[in-house]
Amino acid sequence: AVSSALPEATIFRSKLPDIDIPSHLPLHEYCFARAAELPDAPCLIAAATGRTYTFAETHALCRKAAAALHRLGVGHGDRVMILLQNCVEFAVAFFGASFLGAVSTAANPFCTPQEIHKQFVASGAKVIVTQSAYVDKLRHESFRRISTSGGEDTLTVITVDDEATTPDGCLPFWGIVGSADEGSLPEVSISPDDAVALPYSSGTTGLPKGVVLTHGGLVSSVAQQVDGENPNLYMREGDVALCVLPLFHIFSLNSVLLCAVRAGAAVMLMPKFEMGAMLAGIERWRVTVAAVVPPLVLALAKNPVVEQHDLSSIRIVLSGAAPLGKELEDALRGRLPQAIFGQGYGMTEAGPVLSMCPAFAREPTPAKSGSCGTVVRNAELKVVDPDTGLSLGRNLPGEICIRGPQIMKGYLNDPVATAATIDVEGWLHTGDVGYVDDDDEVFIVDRVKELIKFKGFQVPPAELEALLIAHPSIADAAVVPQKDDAAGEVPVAFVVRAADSDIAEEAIKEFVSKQVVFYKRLHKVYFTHAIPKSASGKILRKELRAKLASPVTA
Ligand code: 4UU
Repeated sequence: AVSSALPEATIFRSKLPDIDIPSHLPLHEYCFARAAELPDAPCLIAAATGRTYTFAETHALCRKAAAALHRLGVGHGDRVMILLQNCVEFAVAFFGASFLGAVSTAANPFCTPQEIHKQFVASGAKVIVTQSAYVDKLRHESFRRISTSGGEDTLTVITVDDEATTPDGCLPFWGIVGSADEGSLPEVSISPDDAVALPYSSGTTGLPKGVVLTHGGLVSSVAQQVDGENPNLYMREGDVALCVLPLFHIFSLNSVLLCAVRAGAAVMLMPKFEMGAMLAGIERWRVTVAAVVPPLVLALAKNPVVEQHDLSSIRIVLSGAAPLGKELEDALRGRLPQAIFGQGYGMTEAGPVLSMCPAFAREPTPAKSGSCGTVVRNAELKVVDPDTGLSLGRNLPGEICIRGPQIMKGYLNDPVATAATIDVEGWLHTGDVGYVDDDDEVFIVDRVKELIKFKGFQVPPAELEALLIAHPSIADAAVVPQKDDAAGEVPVAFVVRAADSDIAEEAIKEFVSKQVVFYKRLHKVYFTHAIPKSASGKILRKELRAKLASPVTA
């Protein structure tokens, strides 16, 4: 008989043993499991006001928020859009929705009305929780009229500011939460397979898509990080986690908010990154665990004001969302000699964490500078040759794939994109190129996907290309990343002008920047005669990236 067996795949596992994950629990129940045991411990700290909410207070507030949302008609499976900077209300709205079996879809409040509207419509959100400063964006013609009537033809908007300044037609968050009756919370039966969060991500190709993250999936991801006798990311009561990275991005939502609450640690919420306020907050609240992105590492390593603050409370610095150079890591290590420094590697679709620095564990093992740590427990990682799909052994770079209970259920209403990302064996293909070394450490060296990352923020080229092609003076366009010291990467465009057009670079840049959030702005436009494409019409991005690397173009 002919053997049809394929060669065995090389599968990498965590050095930490698998644990029992209570993935039958709804996310809020899992995260607040210790609230009764730690009622008076600080849970949320609003750095802006200094107000602290204990675990008991936070838990009660989330239940009240659920009751308030329920009164507005939000129920199991409904979507709630959160359009907020980091604040207590973000966390309360998120968990409140979870209590109802509803799903939170968060977006960057700096997005343009068009960008917000796209996600609002695609997610089918029923209500929006925001700040009065952003309500004008929701009065844009594309949205329905804002009204408290709750009618089918109106939009329900809840604002978190002072009740006295609630904009016309909006509902005051604290008013409706304050007057809600916890007792009116309905009994909801939540299955581990039900969605709880719906972040938007472009994944390996195309436009942003809703990433369905379930209760069971997020419980698994958080457990892989902070649960067990020897947690991979050791946090406990008494710890204070810095929450300056935006909660609308999965890194902060998962590895900061959800992990800290589960572990019984406090979360210090900062609405935005401002160096002075951040350093003062770290000092005042004795922050112990700091989640950062490479541009923040750069600022901490270079800014002289850092020397004027006592940052000795920090014991863990977790960097993620973009590659971190060894030089930068070493520079910050010099300033925070007491801290353990390492990286986490995540991708929204992966639930999000694939690998985490093993030196963050309760019983730490060392990690090399530049590594993204080792694959999380209760999961499998493999590296495949992008051309043959065959799995590769150690030290050989290929596409990183992950399998486990934490990965997304799929893209919302998009089975084609889902099937292109998660194969029939359950492996999620990341579009990242990396290898696993002799010590099981993951190193990322490149990306085969389209995605551009500006300071860790997603910039989907397809979105910018669609805008560019819509311009009457542009015949064709392609957007690719260009290396940048401060941002890591910036989006730049190759543009083919329409016949007889002499449109200038500045006009194109302005045309785009009016329609997109700041980090999607084009930094350069290169005019060209044709966009290189494959026989099937796919843009040959590699060729364009190679052009940028040659000194003649750049
Ligand atoms: C090189 O960036 C994220 C999630 C990051 C995250 C989450 C929890 C990091 C640590 C953590 O604990 O998600 P997305 O979907 O915005 O972007 C995903 C992409 C990856 O596919 C990869 O290309 O961002 C890049 N990326 C990294 N690249 C993420 N982390 C890293 C990293 N080094 N450490």
